[in-house]
Amino acid sequence: MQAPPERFNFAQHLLAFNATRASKLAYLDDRRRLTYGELADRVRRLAGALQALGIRREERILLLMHDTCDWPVVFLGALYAGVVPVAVNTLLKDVDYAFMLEHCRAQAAFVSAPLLPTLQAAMQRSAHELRHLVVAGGSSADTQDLEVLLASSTPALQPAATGADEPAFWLYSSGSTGRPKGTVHTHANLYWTAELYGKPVLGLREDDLCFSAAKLFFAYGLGNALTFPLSVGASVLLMAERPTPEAVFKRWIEHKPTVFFGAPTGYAAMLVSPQLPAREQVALRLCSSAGEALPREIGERFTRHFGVPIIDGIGSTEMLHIFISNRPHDVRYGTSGKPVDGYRVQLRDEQGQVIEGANEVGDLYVEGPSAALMYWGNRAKSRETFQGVWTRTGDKYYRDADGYYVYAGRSDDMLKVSGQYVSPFEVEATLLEHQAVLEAAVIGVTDENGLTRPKAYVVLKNPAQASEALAQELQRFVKERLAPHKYPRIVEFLPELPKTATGKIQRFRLREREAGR
Ligand code: 3UK
Repeated sequence: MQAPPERFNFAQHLLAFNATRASKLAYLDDRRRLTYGELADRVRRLAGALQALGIRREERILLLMHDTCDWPVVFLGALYAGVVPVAVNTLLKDVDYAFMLEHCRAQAAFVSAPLLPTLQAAMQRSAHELRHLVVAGGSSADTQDLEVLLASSTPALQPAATGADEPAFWLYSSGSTGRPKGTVHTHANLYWTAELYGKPVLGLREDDLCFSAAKLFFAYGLGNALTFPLSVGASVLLMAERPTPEAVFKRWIEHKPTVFFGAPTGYAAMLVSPQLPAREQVALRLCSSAGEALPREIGERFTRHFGVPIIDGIGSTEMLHIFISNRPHDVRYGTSGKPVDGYRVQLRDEQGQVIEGANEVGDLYVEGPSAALMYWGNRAKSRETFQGVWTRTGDKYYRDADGYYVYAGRSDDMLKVSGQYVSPFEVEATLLEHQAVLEAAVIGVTDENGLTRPKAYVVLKNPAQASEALAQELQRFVKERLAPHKYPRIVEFLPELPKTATGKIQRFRLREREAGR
């Protein structure tokens, strides 16, 4: 595999590769379509507009946008100009964005109109001043309209002469304690995910129409709906709304995507939906799953119904995309498959010794060219995770006798719910803000599909208050304060929590209690 040259701009790389496809469809969203020619023009206009706004190379912009044709324009336009987009989750709360604004010190924010009020609330809470606020799909007195900005811009003719290893963009990743970590990725990292995974493992082709339920602000979605398809000249279907089974089915039937990317929770929900389309109604040739382990049963049922494999692979925000994976012609459900060529993995025991044998659980470490540079402004966490050439994943795995890697849980307290991180401590702290709650402990429990759900054990100040209505109120209380995927799906009231002699909550006892059910 050829390494990118020292001077390398990933946006320019994509525009050059697709220069011969000017009239081919690049993106299709709920309202519009963009050909490769239009995409290139708008990327250069966006880059020109950033320069005109006085935003310079290496400065950051916040990208808080729904999945529409504007998202890749802003992302790639920034890269083209050497400006660093910080692409963030659209489901967060104003407090989260307030932290991010101060942490990344964005010069400008690009925001979808429906998200503007939340961002403005965040701006009120934050000491950091944005110089420009650009709105996609509407504008007001103190904001600029993205369409107007693009129409009036002088396109940048030359890309910024960025280095392959220079910061290109950030993604935030959440940890069990403390603030989200600004994961800094390079131009070359994007290139490597396509060269090592999108092309050789998934085998994406120019005639594919890719559709990702995982949004572009996730590393998974970014690869699925931008890096990979644009690296082979394919087309992409985008959807702004929540990826419910019904919303996904509608697109499968109307637009006939050939490759679909989802998370296990989504596949499980589709399989029980009364609206599940028949095999003949869709044109899928390949499906991908990541974010959490795909239970064997879900994969088998899906393949039985559609005759299409789901390729389960493990990736992370830190590695940008998938590094251990099943293959279209080598699927072993219930496993994450085998290491992707170009990556090396190790399982280490508690003493840090490399485990050579099969069936022994260890900590998973990975080495590969798409690893992030660091967590911005966080030396301690960077050192814990990025250890020389090795990246610590925080996962436990074992290798079976045939060389397939099997997920065996996280090594920290983090839960993966619907493919997204949930910190039990954050949920507990939020429950404690409710006036009825004395103590709370949150653990992950396994549902009937083999998927993880957060469950809260709650001790009330007044135990007599315990009721189904209060349980629902606590769920609503968490939903109002945290991103929606974090609320406890089950609330159980207990007279007291199991504790050590020194008063620490014994989560393992709660887990044992669940296992004994
Ligand atoms: C877990 C999996 C078992 C695992 C991601 C594909 O999920 C992604 O990134 P995140 O930073 O989370 C990383 C953590 O999620 N995980 C992901 N995939 C699997 N566990 N089987 C899987 N197939 O704990 C990992 O450490 O949110 C996924 C591509 C890019 C990504 N960023």
